[in-house]
Amino acid sequence: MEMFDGPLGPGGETRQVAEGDVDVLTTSQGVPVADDQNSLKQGARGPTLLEDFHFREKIFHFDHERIPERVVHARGYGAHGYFELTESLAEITRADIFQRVGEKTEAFVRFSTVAGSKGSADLARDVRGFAVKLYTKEGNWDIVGNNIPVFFIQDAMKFPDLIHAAKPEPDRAFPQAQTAHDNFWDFISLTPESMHMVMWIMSDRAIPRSFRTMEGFGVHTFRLVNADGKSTFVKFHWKPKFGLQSVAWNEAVKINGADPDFHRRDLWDAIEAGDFPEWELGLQLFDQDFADSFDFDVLDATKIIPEELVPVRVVGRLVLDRRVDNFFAETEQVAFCTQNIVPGVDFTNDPLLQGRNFSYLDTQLKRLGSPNFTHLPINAPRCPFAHFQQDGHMAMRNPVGRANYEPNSWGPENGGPREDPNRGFRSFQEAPQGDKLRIRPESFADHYSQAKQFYHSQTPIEQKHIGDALVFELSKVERPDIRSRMVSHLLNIDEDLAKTVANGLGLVVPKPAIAAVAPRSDLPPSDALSIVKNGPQSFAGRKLGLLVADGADGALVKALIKAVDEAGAMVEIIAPKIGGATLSDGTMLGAHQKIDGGPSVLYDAVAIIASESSAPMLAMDAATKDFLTDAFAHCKFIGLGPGADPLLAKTGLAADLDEGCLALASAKDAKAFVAALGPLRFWAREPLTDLDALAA
Ligand code: HDE
Repeated sequence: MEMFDGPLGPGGETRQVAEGDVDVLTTSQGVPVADDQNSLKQGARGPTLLEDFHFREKIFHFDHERIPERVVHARGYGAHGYFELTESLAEITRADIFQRVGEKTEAFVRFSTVAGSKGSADLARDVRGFAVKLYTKEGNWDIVGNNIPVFFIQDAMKFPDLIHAAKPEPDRAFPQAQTAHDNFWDFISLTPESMHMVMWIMSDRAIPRSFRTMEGFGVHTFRLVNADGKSTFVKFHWKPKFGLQSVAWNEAVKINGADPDFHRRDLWDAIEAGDFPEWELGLQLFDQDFADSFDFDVLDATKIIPEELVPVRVVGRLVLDRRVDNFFAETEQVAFCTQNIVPGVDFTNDPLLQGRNFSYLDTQLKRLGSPNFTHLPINAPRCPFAHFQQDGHMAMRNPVGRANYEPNSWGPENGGPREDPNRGFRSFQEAPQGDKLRIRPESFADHYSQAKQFYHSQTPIEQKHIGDALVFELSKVERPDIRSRMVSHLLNIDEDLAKTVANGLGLVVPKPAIAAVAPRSDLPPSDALSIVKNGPQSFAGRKLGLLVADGADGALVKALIKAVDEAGAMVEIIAPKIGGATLSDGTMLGAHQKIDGGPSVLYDAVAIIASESSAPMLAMDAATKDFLTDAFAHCKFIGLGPGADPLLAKTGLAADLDEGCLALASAKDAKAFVAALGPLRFWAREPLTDLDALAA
């Protein structure tokens, strides 16, 4: 590429301007630009001229770059991929996507938090959105779900109240992306129907390790309808190939500071590394008889159907194999709508779903500014489409010809598309229900039984985390009466939990809340509800943080890197200098992070390999001490190589070492160490290191 002298730069120096096979900068009208550094002035130090059309256009466009962020789920990240059918459902639904085994359908998925604004941190304690757009041959089908299978409220009428209460308080505009404040718990404690959801959001489900390690749920009961018009009820589940995994709360708080983009970076990195995130699509299918005999109303979105009762049938897989090229064009402009369904799928009367079907179009119009948002490439169907909708702002795909209405008499050639009663979408024929009423059905009245069932399905460490989370959140609530009211609900869920929380808050245990329907204790625990019971038992897809310093045993470091790679996992090297460390064999190992830029909270497990000469230097370094003590506090597996002793002594951990702290004496220990990382956390450590556990 040849360079030549161009116009003067900001300091009066001569700038180098590219010539040859690069694109010439133009205005948006395509006019080549000679100088993009300086506005047009009257005299070198004079005022800028109105006639400077290039400056005017550039600044005008910049001033209009922002669109309104989503009112909820503003913070999100998306990727492209495909859905592949592994089992035909031809007998159950006529949906084209479920007919041919092995066929792939293009997909786009956007994950999100709910409460925080667009720039908030990824590790907020929050529900995660899990929205899937499937570009099927018979139109776009959106499954706009969450990573939790139930919701706070039963009727869409309450949604604005819920979201107002969860978002920053209106006078002070804080706290951001947090439910730990009075308004949220005030609303929740006055809304008993939310108690099942409260158990889920206080569990570690609300602080996932990665989008790749969380489940997705359609939440509502939908219908699948076959060619004969027969309907089968369905609940949608996405099951992550990498198993379920979450982080610890203290870790989440620190990740938010160390890497507020932790989840989006993880998704990006995994796809770039060819380690494609994957989920199975599972269906819970059931008929009207089951719905009639089930203990709860299948139209109530605050209830699950336990997998033990209706097993999840795996019918396909979702793979995310392509990152976006442009965040705004794809992730920001993607417009999910629950009412985007295809022939063979249908809604039920779930009052939350009915309200959502009305809401999503509004939000897209507000955000994207035109009813033509379906013309945007990310939203346009991939199958042929033809209709008589026309004009409006930014119409980009415009019909040709004379007919823009139907019926018309312009004939098959010029008359445009026609309806097709056979191929077209037909709603399931459901008999009307009765009088017009503003009422909540009695079948929605049991608010505690499934909350109890969820809590009793957790392992003891998960139950402890629920208690800890409640104490943390309620300790940020200023009004004691709100704290107390919450504990009165917990008494209907589990007495020990209620007492632990009351104790943690220094509260007198109140009387139980009055329950509309007495909570049941006979619902059997469900293993599917626990994260720990559904962990991966393998380090695949995870990340080891390997802290090395000069003189570290080269054979050991290399054996460890190899063993992690063979396990399908990643290693990030952390060193005192970003340039890397010189190993004992003289090789220079480049670092990904300097120690204070790579705290251990960013890794699933850590190892520290120093040398006799570098050990004392590491042992005096505060960031290195934090690296070790945090990993210990977060119950991580820790590999301790040569040179770790001074650090253990300085941090006071030498006497506390447990089976989660593994010696890495030489290269031959590397494989066994990586194999031991499978359970991901050494939870047995937590009760010995946590005041809350002792207090309980
Ligand atoms: Fe949403 N929700 N929602 N929601 N929701 C939106 O639509 C709404 C609900 C969910 O990545 C909005 O495009 C109402 C349940 C996800 O772009 C809005 C009600 C579930 C996303 C809206 C609910 C969800 C949204 C805001 C009560 C889980 C993000 C921006 C009836 C099953 C999609 C937008 C994305 C987004 C309305 C409740 C999931 C305002 C009225 C229940 C994953 O239309």
